[in-house]
Amino acid sequence: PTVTFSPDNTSVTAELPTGESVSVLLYGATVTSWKDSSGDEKLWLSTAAKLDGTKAVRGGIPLVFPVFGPPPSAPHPTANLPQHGFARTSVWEFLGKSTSESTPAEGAKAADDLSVKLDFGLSAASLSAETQKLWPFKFNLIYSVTLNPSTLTTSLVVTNDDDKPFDSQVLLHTYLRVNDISSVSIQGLSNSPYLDKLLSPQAQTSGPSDLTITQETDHVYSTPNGASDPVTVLENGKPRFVVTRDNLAQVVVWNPWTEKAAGMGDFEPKGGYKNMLCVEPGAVGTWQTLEPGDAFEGAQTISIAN
Ligand code: TA6
Repeated sequence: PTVTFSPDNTSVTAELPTGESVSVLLYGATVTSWKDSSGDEKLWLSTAAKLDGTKAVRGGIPLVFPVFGPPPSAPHPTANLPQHGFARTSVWEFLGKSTSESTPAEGAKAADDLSVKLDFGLSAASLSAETQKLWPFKFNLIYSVTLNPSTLTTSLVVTNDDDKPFDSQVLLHTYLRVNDISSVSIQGLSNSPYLDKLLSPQAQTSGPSDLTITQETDHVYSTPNGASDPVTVLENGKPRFVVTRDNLAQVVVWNPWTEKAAGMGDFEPKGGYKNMLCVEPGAVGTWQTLEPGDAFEGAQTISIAN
């Protein structure tokens, strides 16, 4: 595997000898590209996405921490944070890489333990002074992005480095690329109740066997077996992605559809909603309380099915 920095040092790309690659912007530790061995892009990135650090990236895998969605009102400690928190709009530090590539035994198939892991860090000390004031807790985040021949794993570890507890939420806001949303169905959520964020009050309901996307969709599923059920995204009935989770009991399924896509300045092309589906593993059903010294870890693995 090779790991290279962009000329302006704002992003890092890892590539396997078999051709797969992943690129991560230090701004937000945002995965902006994940390609398979034939160079096919698996994530959706708006052509108007800001990649200069002036706004959260519209696409790829933005990181949501310490609050999902619009924060609760005061006196909740996250009340003064922007929607989805500050992790996706902070500059992270590249902590290093680790690679494994055992040479296949004589005549054996290519080593299937080919992999490269990139680590990124963000702590309270690396936040701007004003952001630290908005959420005055000492924390440490380690985000790991691991590329294997047919999978991408992203994992976030939150540690409380303070002398007092804090509550937080975590979500991996993944924009998967699809060929045509009208031929997409989603399996694995059928017996999960979900909050429909478009209904007021955000009604709790239960889903159909296979979810299809025919309008703006913003569902927060709480899977009954915690994080153990895989979510499969199919196109024309053929599995395309399988998303498995570790310790992330919610899955958000979001598609902005026409009007919301039209209303987002950084969402281009406007018809791009037909080529994307957000499947967002998270721990957002409630608040994780971390005591001093405690850590929370959540991860997703996206497997390319075909
Ligand atoms: O994950 C779904 C969601 O919470 C939607 O409600 C929508 O707000 C989306 O995130 C995008 O949010 P953003 O702040 O990135 O525009």
